[in-house]
Amino acid sequence: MIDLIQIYTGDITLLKVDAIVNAANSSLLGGGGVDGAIHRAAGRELLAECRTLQGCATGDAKITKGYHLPAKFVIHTVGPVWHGGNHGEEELLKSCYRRSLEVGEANGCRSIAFPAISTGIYGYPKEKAAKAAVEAMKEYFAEHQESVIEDVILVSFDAGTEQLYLELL
Ligand code: AR6
Repeated sequence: MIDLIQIYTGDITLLKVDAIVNAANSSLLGGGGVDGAIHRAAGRELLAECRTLQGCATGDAKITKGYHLPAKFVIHTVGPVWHGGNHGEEELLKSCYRRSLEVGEANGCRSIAFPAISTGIYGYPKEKAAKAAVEAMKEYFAEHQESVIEDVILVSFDAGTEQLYLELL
């Protein structure tokens, strides 16, 4: 059962948790931003495993091992690209959080850290994204009272995002 949602500001690749979430693209074959940082820190074995997964749909999530990361697993999810807000972006973003929690839970993860999915290269406004993230978490844990997940960490990479999470939690 979840104790509380924590906030951490810094590099997600340093966290020793059961799983870190990657803000990937649908190829799952790497990219810039947090995706690039995770692949660099995990090593080439991560890309080799990702090649076997045959991509991932927007809003869905797939899991791999963490290889050279301190985290045991990487949960790769694909956030929506922001197109103004009338293209299902919010539902897709919330789905990323929900599916990542489901996949983590199915693999026995007790601690999971999330970057601010879609708020970098994909252009999702940071405030709207933070609200959707927190809402998705609260909905998930309201529906999964017996969850094995004990710790969720929302990772901010800038002071602005940290402040948004602090206000929402
Ligand atoms: N630790 C924690 N957060 C980070 C880190 C890090 N090391 N690096 C960046 N962030 P982005 P997206 C934050 O662009 O918007 C890739 O090319 C960053 O400040 O990584 O979902 C993929 O392959 C921002 O708040 O992901 C896709 O093509 C957040 O992580 C595309 O980018 C997400 O920014 C996905 O774009």
